[in-house]
Amino acid sequence: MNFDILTLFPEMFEGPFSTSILSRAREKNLININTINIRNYAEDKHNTTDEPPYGGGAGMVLKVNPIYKAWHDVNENKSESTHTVLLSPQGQSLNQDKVKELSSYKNLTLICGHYEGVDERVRKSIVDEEISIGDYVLTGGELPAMVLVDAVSRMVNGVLGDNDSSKKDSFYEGLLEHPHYTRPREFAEMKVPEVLLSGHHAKIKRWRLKKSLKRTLNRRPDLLEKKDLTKKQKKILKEVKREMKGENNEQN
Ligand code: 4F9
Repeated sequence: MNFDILTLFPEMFEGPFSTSILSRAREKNLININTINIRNYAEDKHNTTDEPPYGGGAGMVLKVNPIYKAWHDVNENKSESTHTVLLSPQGQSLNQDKVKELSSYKNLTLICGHYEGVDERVRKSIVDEEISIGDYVLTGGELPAMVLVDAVSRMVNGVLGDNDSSKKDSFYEGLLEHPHYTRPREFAEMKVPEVLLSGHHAKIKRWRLKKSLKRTLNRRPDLLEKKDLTKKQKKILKEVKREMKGENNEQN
């Protein structure tokens, strides 16, 4: 999978893309990440990439020409067309379904906005969709682009060591994860739940599902409302609710 990232600050990407899992995925050519400095496509001797907005007002606007030229330069010789994403607070929120969808493209081009925004004609000419990573404003689209590349890359086959570990994630199944434990068996008088030491795989699986359902119910009930639960999940969720009522009664 190929990522081409149009940015004014390519150096921001060096650390995150040269570390850990993404670094290994690049070495294995499972993913390819190319950062393109928009400034190299500026058209005047001052290398201008932004200007004040027509109509007045504060801030600067990214110019359309340098971005448009950079986009053509990286994509004109591609055998398969690219899907182009603008990272901006005006986009649809990124979630795991969208991440999975994006992982099916061979080529993704990401455009990182900056300052007050980008000229509207960037959207109209080359952007296929606009994506936000949350309802807050950042200094630019670079960190969101890194978030998107990280989330999408780990869905690419072979990037995670254990091939199906991305399929066991929080959100993949629409539920939050159950608690995890490793050595030691006891820490500050807190013991690892007995069932996890039992070696009884069916019981462990059921315990984990029950904890997942309980966490999701307590922390993200909105996720449960969206999800079609299986019969078994419904049964265990009922059990969780019954036990929680009991807990409240004890407290009252
Ligand atoms: C982009 C914020 C995507 C959240 C881009 C300033 C942004 C952003 N998600 N903020 N430029």
